[in-house]
Amino acid sequence: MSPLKRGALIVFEGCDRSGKSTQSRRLAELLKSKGIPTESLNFPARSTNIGQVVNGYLTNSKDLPDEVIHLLFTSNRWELMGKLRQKLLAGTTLIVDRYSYSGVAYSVAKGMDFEWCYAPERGLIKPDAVFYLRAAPESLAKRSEFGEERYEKVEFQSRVSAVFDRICSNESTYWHQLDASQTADDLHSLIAGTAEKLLPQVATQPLDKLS
Ligand code: Z5A
Ligand code: MG
Repeated sequence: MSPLKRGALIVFEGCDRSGKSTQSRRLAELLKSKGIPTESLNFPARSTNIGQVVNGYLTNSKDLPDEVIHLLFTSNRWELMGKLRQKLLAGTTLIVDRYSYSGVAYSVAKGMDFEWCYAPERGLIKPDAVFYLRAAPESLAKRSEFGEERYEKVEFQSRVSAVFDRICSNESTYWHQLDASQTADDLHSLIAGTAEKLLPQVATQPLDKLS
């Protein structure tokens, strides 16, 4: 009997309205249609107790010190890590819409220290691939529903974008930068091609941790 093959942890990152949710959904649908066990989730996971506090903050109904909300976003990832590890080891591929890098990018964009922000992310499961959807915040602001939540302002998004760029150049081995201004169909083809090659490559590798 062949040993059980693990699933891949695939993350989508980028500024607001860059198309992360659209591309996460399309990739998950594609993998499922090919019979590959796949589940989708997004961070913040707003349904947990911690996630509900985060949701209150994002929808502007609750104010919290920057350090507190930062650590709540991180805790929201830590509280789900055991479950995610189990699923990956059981062979399920996870498609995750935002992860630690959003945590760092949005807090650093507020003026917080990069290392301080990254430290509590260390030890979380390291993604096998990050698809970074990148486009000028001015063009993304023209997409629907921009501006409804706390961080959705062009000037702030430009600072977020600069932090994502910095992370992308540091983590170039598993980050895939894509021009988010392409059509959703073109982006999906590029992402699907990379993901389909990745799955068999990582299936027999141990899970790694963010360091
Ligand atoms: N945050 C944080 O501070 N710390 C953390 O640790 C984490 C998050 C995890 C909530 O995020 C906020 O939390 C977020 C960061 C912060 N900041 N804000 N604000 P969220 O993920 O819940 O946000 P969202 O409501 O899902 O929006 P989004 O992620 O910004 O959008 P998106 O998923 O990237 O885009 P989309 O929904 O796929 O597409 C947006 C629109 O564009 C939609 O009308 C599409 O039809 C259209 N679209 C999509 N693709 C294209 C292309 N290729 N061309 C043209 N139009 C397109
Ligand atoms: Mg989204």
